[in-house]
Amino acid sequence: MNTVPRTPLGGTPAADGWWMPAEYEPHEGCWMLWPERPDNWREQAQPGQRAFAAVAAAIARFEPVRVGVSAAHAAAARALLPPDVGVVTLAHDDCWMRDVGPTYLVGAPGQLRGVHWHFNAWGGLDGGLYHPWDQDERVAAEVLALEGRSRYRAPIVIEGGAIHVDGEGTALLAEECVLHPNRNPGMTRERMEGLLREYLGVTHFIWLRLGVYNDETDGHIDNMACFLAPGKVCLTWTEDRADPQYERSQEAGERLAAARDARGRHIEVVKLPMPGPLFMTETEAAGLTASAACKPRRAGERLAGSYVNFYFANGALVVPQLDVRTDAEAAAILARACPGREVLGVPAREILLGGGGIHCITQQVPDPRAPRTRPVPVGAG
Ligand code: KQY
Repeated sequence: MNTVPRTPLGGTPAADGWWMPAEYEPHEGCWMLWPERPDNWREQAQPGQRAFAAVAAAIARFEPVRVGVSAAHAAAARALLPPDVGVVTLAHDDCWMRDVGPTYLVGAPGQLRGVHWHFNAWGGLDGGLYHPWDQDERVAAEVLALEGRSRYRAPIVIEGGAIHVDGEGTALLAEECVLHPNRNPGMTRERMEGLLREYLGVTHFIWLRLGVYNDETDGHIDNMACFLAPGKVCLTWTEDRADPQYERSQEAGERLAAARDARGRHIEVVKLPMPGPLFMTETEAAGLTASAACKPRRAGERLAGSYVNFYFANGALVVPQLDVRTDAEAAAILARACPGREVLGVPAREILLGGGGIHCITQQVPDPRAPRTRPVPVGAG
């Protein structure tokens, strides 16, 4: 289905009293997209499609899932996906619903709105990953139109994977990505913070400097660190001083130790072991169809694998399985850190070969009926 997107609202979410809730708050459901392009997904995307279907099936145990699929792939996707997962015809260039889907907002009981960011495939013609990206640019508007929800059009290039919030006024971001000149040339931190205050309804920022080593998104926060609860952040970690990730994680840990959140809390840091290091194999690279439209992937390239790239479902965490040496430890740490939630591991190497993780391919739809309090700056009452 490709509907005509409704005209965006005129104001901004913050001015209208809307904000982005945390991912660990209750969900109405989850959106995904279907991997199809053979220049990014090996063997005509078939192993990737099986991996996405397994993620959809895992999440569907906890909340409704809908998958956007091109018209050409709709029948095959329907056959691979479990019957309780919805399939919706939706044109897209690749399948990263976290980045091209709407960022949902709450603000009035029983209602949701969405932010539609500008998207340039993680850097446009200066470091981006594929072109064209015009169908991806429209996905958020199409999803919101399909759901009949109002849309704000934000005047910046940013992706959902570059943003984490605690739902209480704090945003967690990485400078190397959010302030990258290939997204918004000339953008200052102050101006970016001003725009994110307006479009996310946040009041306070915690900035890490860098994301995961060799992350092709220029360091999305959703691969590096995320809130597990207000005042609690998990961070990808290695004790190997020789690994290029070591300094990145150390510095991030120092910044988190020095940070306060919007309510003035110290941040408890939960360290998650890094899988690997992991690399693309000859066989994996050979399964890709070369194309001028997509940045090539080569055998031997370091993969930016991370257990932080998991999805919060209602009552559960759906966590990538990437390395038998570390999968169980990562799952156990997350289970201890998130009591009351089931931790479900899903094989995610095929998703990583396409450049991301389980968080990158999902987008939660908050439950607008859940009780919530609007974040206000400390001291503002
Ligand atoms: O980190 C994410 N949210 C998305 C990763 C996209 C990678 C594109 N190949």
